[in-house]
Amino acid sequence: MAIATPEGYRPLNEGTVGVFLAALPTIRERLGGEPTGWRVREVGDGNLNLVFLVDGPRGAVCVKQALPYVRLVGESWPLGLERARFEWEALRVQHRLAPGLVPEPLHFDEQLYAIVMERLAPHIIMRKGMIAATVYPRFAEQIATFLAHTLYFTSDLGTKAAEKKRLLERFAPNVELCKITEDLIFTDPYMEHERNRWTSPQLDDAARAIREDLPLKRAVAELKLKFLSEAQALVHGDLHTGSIMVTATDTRVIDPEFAFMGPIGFDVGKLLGNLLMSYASQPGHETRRGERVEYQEWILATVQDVWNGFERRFLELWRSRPEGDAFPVAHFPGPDGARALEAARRTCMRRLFVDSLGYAGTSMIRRTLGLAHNADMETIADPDRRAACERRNLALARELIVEAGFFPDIAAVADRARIVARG
Ligand code: SR1
Ligand code: MG
Repeated sequence: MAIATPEGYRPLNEGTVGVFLAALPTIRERLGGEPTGWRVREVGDGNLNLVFLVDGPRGAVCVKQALPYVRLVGESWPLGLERARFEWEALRVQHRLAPGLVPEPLHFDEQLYAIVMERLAPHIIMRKGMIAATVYPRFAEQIATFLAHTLYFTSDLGTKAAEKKRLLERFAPNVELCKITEDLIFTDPYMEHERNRWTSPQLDDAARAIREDLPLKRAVAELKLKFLSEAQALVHGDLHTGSIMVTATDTRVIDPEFAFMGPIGFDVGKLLGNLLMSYASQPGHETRRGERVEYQEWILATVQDVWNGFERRFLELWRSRPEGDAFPVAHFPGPDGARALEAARRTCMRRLFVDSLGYAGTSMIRRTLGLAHNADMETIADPDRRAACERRNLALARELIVEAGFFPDIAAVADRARIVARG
């Protein structure tokens, strides 16, 4: 039976996108020429939506439309269209707080649940670039700025309680997408579930060990509780390397449909976890032994630069723009007050660091044992080679979750990644 959709909704196709855009004067102007001359291509390769690139003689746009089901699975898994509105609203918040680091939002269509935004070119999805061992020298600095600005200015440190509560009200209804995360990241991989899959039989023992690992499951349950209950900031909610488009000099974060008010460490950790997963996958892409060692070192340097850059910028914002209602500066007068406040800031960053490592680990496990995997590993054709990379990925992930509090700093994480990779 077809899924019921609101009146006026219809999935777009390459033949109808031009008609839709031609009725929007500013977009028509941006594309230039006549709609019959516009080139439309559907390029969506994500798990959920349709994505069209439209090129006209003057300019170009991207159209992203929600489908009423999970594209990865099909119509047997219906999914609400409202997610497009959460994405639109989150994109506008991020565009205000981190201009130049997301595509420019241009239009939202209430009936089609379609977002029209700046077409990024010649950007590519970062995950694809990393599979091809491409170095992005500006990435760490730019993504650290994105993280610090979007997370600080939507937290109680950087925004007033009244505005924070408005954000909570706007994004709390994004329950369906949060539930996907709650199930696919924090629940399914730690039990037998029909949605799970892994490289089998090679990883059968590893999957079983994880299902039986009580200290791991306890730590994951604590991360899940934090995800459910700690509305620290407006998080992107799905910040992996497939949600980032890059060139050698430019970084743009896309796809914030999972946005909600959640733990800051979830965004930072998901990103670190995906970088570390790429690190673990690199030997599987070698055509000559050792060929990717240098690239792996770039990834570990990036992991460290991302965390250190995020921490530095977040602290700079906290010191220079204490515009939220938490930690009133007036309570900390004089040199002793300044020292006490600085100590509180350091303690907070330490907590975010530990959370981030835990969330990094959960992202690495879910992409190895759960429903949705990563091209980093999936494109390694030989299952034995792939499983060897995935096994090391799981080993590091477990340490990041269970031993998170014992890592003194991000350099120690990089050291541990190197050791696990050799083992
Ligand atoms: C059913 S959707 C699977 C995954 O795709 C997105 O990228 C999210 O990570 C989600 O968990
Ligand atoms: Mg996405």
